[in-house]
Amino acid sequence: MTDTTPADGPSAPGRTPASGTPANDVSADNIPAPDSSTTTLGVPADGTTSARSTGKRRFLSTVLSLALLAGLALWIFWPRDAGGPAVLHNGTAAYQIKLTLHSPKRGTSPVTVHVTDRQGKPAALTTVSVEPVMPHMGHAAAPATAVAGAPGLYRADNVRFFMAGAWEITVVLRGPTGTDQAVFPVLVT
Ligand SMILES: [Cu+2]
Repeated sequence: MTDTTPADGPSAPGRTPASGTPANDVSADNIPAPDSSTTTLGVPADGTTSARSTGKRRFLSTVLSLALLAGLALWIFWPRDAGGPAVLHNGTAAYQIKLTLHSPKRGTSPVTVHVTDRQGKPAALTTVSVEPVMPHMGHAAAPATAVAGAPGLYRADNVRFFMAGAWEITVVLRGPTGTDQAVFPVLVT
């Protein structure tokens, strides 16, 4: 059987496509600078409006985008759960500590401190106290002594976070090996 299919060669071009660059070459210098008084997103104009402003604008918007992303990440990953308790982990040379702030809202909240030694066994401590401060504002709330419950579990019922914002809870552990402390940052809403 003979193959009658004609060779499927490329169709001969009737004409070559028009060559040459179109006359719409837009260089950065030809872009008119937008009115900086209306389009800046809260970024103060630095006064210089020159041909370099396009690059500067791009740089500023990149910085803005990164700042927004960082803010978003902080908002997402900050240790708090809307409505639920905030659970944080920290440790010292001798102990592992899990702190639960049951209601991370302005007002009073129970704080539970679960302490184990480095092998994971419940720690027997003499006293455990919970000391909330707002380091950026230079004030503190009244420290509370946590009462021992189940082995390794200490609970302070009414720790008072009298304003919303960034708090740091210092947990002070006094036991047979001396005094240890660890700091837990919490966001109170
Ligand atoms: Cu404050």
